[in-house]
Amino acid sequence: MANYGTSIDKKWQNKWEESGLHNFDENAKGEKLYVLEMFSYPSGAKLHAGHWFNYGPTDSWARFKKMQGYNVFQPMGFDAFGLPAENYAIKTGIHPHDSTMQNIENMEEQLKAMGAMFNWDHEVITCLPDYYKWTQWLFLKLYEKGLAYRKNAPVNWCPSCNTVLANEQVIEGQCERCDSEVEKKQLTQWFLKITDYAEELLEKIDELDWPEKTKSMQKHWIGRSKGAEVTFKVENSDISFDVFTTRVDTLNGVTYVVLAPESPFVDELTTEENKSIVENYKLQASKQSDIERQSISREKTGVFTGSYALNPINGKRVPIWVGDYVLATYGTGCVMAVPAHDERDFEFAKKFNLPIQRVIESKDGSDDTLPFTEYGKLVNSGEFDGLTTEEAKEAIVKKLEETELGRWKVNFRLRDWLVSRQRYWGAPIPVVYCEKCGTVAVPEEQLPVELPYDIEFTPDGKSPLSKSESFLNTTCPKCGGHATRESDTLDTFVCSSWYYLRYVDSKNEEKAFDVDKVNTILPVDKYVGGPEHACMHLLYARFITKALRDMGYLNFDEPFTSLTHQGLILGPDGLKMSKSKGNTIAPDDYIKEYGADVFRMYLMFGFAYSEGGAWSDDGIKSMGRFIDRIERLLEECRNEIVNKENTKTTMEKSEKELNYARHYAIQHVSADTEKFQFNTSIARMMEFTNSLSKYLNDEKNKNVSFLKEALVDYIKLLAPFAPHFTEEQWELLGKDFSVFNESWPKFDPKALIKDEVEIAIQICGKIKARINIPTNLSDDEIKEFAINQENIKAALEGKNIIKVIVVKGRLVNIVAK
Ligand code: ANZ
Ligand code: ZN
Repeated sequence: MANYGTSIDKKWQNKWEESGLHNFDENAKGEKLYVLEMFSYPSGAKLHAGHWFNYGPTDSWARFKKMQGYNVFQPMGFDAFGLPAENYAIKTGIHPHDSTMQNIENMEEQLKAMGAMFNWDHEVITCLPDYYKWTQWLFLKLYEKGLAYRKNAPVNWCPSCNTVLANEQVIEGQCERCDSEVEKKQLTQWFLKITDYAEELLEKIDELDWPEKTKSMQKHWIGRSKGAEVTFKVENSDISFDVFTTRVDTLNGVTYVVLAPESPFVDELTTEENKSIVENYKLQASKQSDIERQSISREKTGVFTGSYALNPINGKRVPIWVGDYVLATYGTGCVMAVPAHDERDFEFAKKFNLPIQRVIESKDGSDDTLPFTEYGKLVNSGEFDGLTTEEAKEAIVKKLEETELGRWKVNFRLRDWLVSRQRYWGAPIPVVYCEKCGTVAVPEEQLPVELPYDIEFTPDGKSPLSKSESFLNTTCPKCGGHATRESDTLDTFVCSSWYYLRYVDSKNEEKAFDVDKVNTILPVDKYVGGPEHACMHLLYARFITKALRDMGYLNFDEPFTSLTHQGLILGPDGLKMSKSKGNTIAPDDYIKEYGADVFRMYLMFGFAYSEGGAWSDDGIKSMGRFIDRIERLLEECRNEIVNKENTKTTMEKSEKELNYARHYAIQHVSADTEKFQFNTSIARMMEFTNSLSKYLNDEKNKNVSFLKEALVDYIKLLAPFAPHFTEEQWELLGKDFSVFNESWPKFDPKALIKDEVEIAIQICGKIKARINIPTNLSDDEIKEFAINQENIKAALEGKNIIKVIVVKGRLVNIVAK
């Protein structure tokens, strides 16, 4: 009977809990190390192999760091508000609160079965009032600072989830959750002003130890673009509008301008006879997603407003069109069209027979194809002819500045974060609307604005809370008159934008967190989770950290210093696991059969951590056999050392070999584990295992005290990967609880110097022999050694040695005739 599995798991989990081994004491010795795994979503399903892959190996890393002397803080909690729980409730009729709390209970049990050293006493559950009270507080702080505001805007609407979505939740025109085609709706919603931080969010990325791909995705999402804003006056009118352009050098080539259909200028500038056709076009455009509208391949559409604008650089009169390839939400929502030098303008001009005027020539004048989108030299541009693109941008902006019709401008793709949701299962937005006072923030002492339990939450496009009279009707905190509560709830990404702060001080009833505590324990030193959060959670959390810093609550700039993404564990068929495909792996069954350690070790050994791959039953079986083998081996080792007298104290060849394997393992397991390379770490442990086994079987006269030392290091090195099993082995060895209070072994560089090295012996460049020689020989001694080898001697018979070349540690070449 193998000495691991669920009974051993339980024994040590209980012992860890009773002894408080994993409790975090901020004053304990050792440098603090905040290790954080993205908390999970307690949706209908239980923990799956993907959760285990996120949490198991990361816990091994945390244990490794603890043994290295760090004071590790590794909390866990639940991202408990959100759509899946609500959708599940709609399907089953079970209230989201009840199903969520039940799921949390199940998941906690599963997480405990993993044997991770989570600081459960710091747990946070975002759907409970003691947490969301402070999410509401955060919202109020942002509101106070002008970082939360309400506006009417075209927003993304998911017709299936029945709610608006943030831009970040729209993936290629589809809802991030349910893949439905996202529509546009004009609504009054709450936004957080993340754009105030666009510049810093971009700049600071380079300083982060994050995967390059994630950094570049975030950079692209923020999308800094340097250009100019140019003002066009409307002919025979007081109206003027700005366009944003990155190619102000092409200003003389503007042959028309285009407004986004949603631009407020459209109605103002459309003449009587064009009204109906423009109205019609606006309606058509509202049904298209931004992605479709921007697609290069799609045929351009548009209508003429009937009005003309004046080009500020040369006074030329150009028609004003409406076209849906211009987005309302970027730049100014108006563009100057230069068909000779822009792909989309070119197609538009061709289709509607608008003039095309070349103003940029390739630098050597040889390329006359249009559109010509590269940089070059100006032509047909009056006083600017002959300037390069770079020079012309400077000169033209300078000239426009004189008349205040143009200026440099930096634009960002990033939009403000829309946080209102027309759904039930979220934190109520702590605001009331008073007939007399308007929008009034709920005072902090009245928080939390509790989410009522009895609610009709079947979605119909209206906020469920708006159907609860008792929730809606309240008194105005300012004037005491009648007021109506905001009935939208907050995007769950608001809840998760600050949870890493609350963990530190999760029981605090007076404050969201204690400033000193948070500033001591944060930033998070290692954050581990899925790459899908690159432009959502990871961006929002950075923004919130910076906003709270500027309010004086935090003294650091970035929440997550170092980030690692785990890969995806696929089904045995190599496809993404899903219930409908029937290829899911239920960890619980495997844990029952093999115990947590085998499961964790398999995940670490079977996959490169950031890559993942297909699950294999054979893989976990063979990991089971490996642990079996270690168990037998360690028992044999104990038999050799317990109550055995030490008759041999010297280090002979076999001891040196094992010692080499031991220090080699220490060196590489340390270096590889540090980098989350668990698979190679475990491979090094397998080599160490083989060496240990070899010594045990082959060496009849053992150096007992040395073997004992090697064994101690062996168990310590294995401990982070197989925590329950090694605790048991540690105890069997007669050692004190716990192996995790031991310090991580250090390697001895001297043990890694081999006394012998293999060299090749060549005669005239041809290899004749390979031999082992002592490493400490001089060149002359090596020559002697080589020439006197039996077969070399024979080969050299009758020849004259002309010279002997020695390449230390590698070869000896004898030149002879
Ligand atoms: C004139 C021009 C001439 C342009 C030329 C490009 C090439 P990035 O780099 O992404 O910032 N643009 C501006 N606002 C837009 C909007 N709301 N919807 C669609 N397109 C818009 O792109 C900036 C360029 O995208 C701008 O420079 C503008 O076209 C277009 F030879 O202005 B350009
Ligand atoms: Zn009032």
